[in-house]
Amino acid sequence: MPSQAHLGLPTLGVLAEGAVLLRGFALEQSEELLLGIAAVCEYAPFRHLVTPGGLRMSVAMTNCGAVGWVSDREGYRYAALDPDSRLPWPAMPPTFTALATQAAARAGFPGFVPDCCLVNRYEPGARLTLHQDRNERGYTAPVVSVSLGVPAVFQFGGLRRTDPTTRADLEHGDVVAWGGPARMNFHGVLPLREAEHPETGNLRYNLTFRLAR
Ligand code: MD3
Ligand code: FE
Repeated sequence: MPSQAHLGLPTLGVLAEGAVLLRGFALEQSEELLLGIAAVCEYAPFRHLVTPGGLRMSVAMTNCGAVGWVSDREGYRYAALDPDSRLPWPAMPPTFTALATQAAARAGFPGFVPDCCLVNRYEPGARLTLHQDRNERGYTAPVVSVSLGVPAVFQFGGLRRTDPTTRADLEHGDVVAWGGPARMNFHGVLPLREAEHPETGNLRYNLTFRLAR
């Protein structure tokens, strides 16, 4: 029997050591999560950040939680204030925190309580080139990511940019937890294909939960 789908349970797959894919883990909560995103971006609108090299990112971003990930000509960092409004980021909706904690536990990382949720919004063609997440204070906590809307091709490699990469489709409701030896792996997202999703139109959203501080 190749999967647990016949039992009505989300499947658990291991993409790499420390990288656990929970297919459909967030499916039942997708509408609530999308409402949460709408509430967050009313207060802290999506924006296209600029990289330290001066390039406009194709992925639009916002944050909720105690700190948010930002980028500008000065570099990448976590900041307690939204640089656009100079106000604190909106609080993380309780459903977001609960989902991240439950998914991490299911993936083998008990006791994960994130302080930051980066919200990425992809329009057709938007992509994230291979990178490492290395702006957090420590790397013992996992990163939990939730995909919503149009599916994307996710690319992940090893600890060096030039290591060979593999690909996985991340679909609406999928959750991935990255911890242990996979925490520093290079990863990225290929340009989003033009497609329609009943709940998001031609967009993809990704929530990334982290313990940044
Ligand atoms: C592997 N986001 O925001 S989620 C990011 O789909 C980011 O928007 C992608 O990479 C997205 O930094 C990918 C999957 C993911 C997230 C964090 C990771 C994979 C990871 C951290 C370490 C290793
Ligand atoms: Fe990343």
